[in-house]
Amino acid sequence: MSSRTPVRRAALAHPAIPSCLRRPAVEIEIVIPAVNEERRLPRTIEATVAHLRSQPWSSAVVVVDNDSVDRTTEVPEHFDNPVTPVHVIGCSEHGKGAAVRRGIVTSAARYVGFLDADNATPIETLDKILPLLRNGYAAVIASRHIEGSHCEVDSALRRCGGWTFRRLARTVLPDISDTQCGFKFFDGPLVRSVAANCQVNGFAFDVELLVRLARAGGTIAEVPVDWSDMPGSTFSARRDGLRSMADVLRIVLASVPR
Ligand SMILES: Nc1nc2c(ncn2[C@@H]2O[C@H](COP(=O)(O)OP(=O)(O)OP(=O)(O)O)[C@@H](O)[C@H]2O)c(=O)[nH]1
Ligand SMILES: [Mg+2]
Repeated sequence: MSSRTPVRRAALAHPAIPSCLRRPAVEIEIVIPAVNEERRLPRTIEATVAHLRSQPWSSAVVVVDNDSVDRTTEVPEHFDNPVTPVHVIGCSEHGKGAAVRRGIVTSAARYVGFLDADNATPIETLDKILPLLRNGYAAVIASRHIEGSHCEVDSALRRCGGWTFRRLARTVLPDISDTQCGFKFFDGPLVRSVAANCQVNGFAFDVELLVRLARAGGTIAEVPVDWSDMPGSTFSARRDGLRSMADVLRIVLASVPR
């Protein structure tokens, strides 16, 4: 287990990453993709930093912004501190997937993961995840569809779309119940090598990332989550739902042997 003091500079781990994106290596780094999240982000960063600061290992948070037109990029500076730095970087490609990927590939952390700005998954879920990563899992992901989880979704369209999406995702990830919960953590070196080749920029990126990790020999564990449906979602069931369905269909078709 490492101490709180960052031990290596990211420059050593990622010589190809521009210096403005490099961050010191820590034990665990949390990526928060964010677009126009000035309302939801403060509470999420506050809870995240408070939890991380109480842990014995080194950590950091990085917000990956995509041209927000509100004060999203100013939020991190209010929570930045020497124990758990809160960085902000941009991403030239749009989409949650592109932003998470940017955060992952520029990280030098031993373990790296992401959570949503909506704070839908309690940060305490990390306490169940980290021991599994230390035990050798390549990915440990929160799931709303396994025993022990709690999740309520009001919209019939979201429930129906979610069910269809899960059926499709199961054809390529048969053992995973929930590919879409926005709280996933990974072995840093492995996910960086895999994420560099990912192409899905939208909300279905998780499926591609998990498929590539599994193909690289990584094992994936799911942990139950107490998930809350938060107001202010950036996900539009019609716009993003259709795009996500098309993306997952492409992933499924690409994995059919020819
Ligand atoms: N940087 C960036 N972040 C994005 C983009 N689209 C969505 N996000 C972020 O991705 C996270 C997930 O979005 P949510 O609005 O929680 O949507 P969701 O989790 O898919 O759907 P819910 O089930 O309603 O929570 C949030 O932190 C968003 O700000 C984007 O294009 N760029
Ligand atoms: Mg969310």
